[in-house]
Amino acid sequence: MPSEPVFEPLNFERLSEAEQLRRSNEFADRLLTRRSVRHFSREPIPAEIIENAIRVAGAAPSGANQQPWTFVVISDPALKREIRIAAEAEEKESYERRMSQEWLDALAPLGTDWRKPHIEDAPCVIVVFRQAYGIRIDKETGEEARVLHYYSEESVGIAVGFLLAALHISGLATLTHTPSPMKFLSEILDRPANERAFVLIPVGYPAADAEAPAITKKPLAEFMIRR
Ligand code: IYR
Repeated sequence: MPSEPVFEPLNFERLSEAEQLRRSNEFADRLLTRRSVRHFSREPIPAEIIENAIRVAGAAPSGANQQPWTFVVISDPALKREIRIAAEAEEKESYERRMSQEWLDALAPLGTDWRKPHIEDAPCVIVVFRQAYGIRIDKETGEEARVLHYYSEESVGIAVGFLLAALHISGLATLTHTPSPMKFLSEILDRPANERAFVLIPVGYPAADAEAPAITKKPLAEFMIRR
C-alpha cells in the first residue's frame, strides 16, 4: 500500500546577502584547492571526521529517498593489504591488457599505473557500495522480495560528492580510485548480492614529499552557459 505524504514545516535559514556571499566565496576558495592525492602518509586520522563526513554523505538527496548506499570504513592493516593485493592484480591486468591505447594515452598526464600503495599507506579506506535494489521481507510469505531502486547511480554519485567535499573541508586528502572490475571488493568485504562496489576512497594526510600532476581545470566560461 502506498503511504500518504506527511508534511512538516521547512527548516530553512534565510541569510543576509552579505553572509551568503561570504560563505559562497569561502566554500569556493576552499573546494577549489582540492587535489586527488596518490601518496599518503601513514599518520592516523581522527575517527570522528570520517563519521561526520559519512553522515553528511548519507544526507545527500537520493531517488525516492531510498538512500541506496553502504559505506565500508576500513582501517585494519591486514584488510587494507588484502584489498591492495587484489586491486593491484586487477589493475595490472587492466593496464597491461584490458585498457585501450586511447584510454592509456588519456591517463598519461596523470602518471597512474597498476601499483596502488595508497590503499595500504592511507590510514583509512572507504569503499562505497551502491545498492542496485533493496530487499524487503514479504509479510505473508516471509520470503525476500526485491525493492526497485531509482537513480541509484546518480544518488550514490551525489553522496560521494558530499563525502569528498566534507573530507576536504576537514583537512583530509582523498583519492577516488576505481579498480576494475571491482567484484573482489564484495567478496573481501562480504557484501550482499544487491550491493555493487562504486568507488574506493583512500583517506589521510598526503606524504611529506607528495606531488600532484601539473594539470589544470577548464575556465568557467568553457563549461557554463547563461541564457
Ligand atoms: N582504474 C584505474 C585507471 C584509471 C582510470 C581513470 I578514467 C582515471 O581517471 C584514473 C585511473 C586506476 O585507478 O588506476
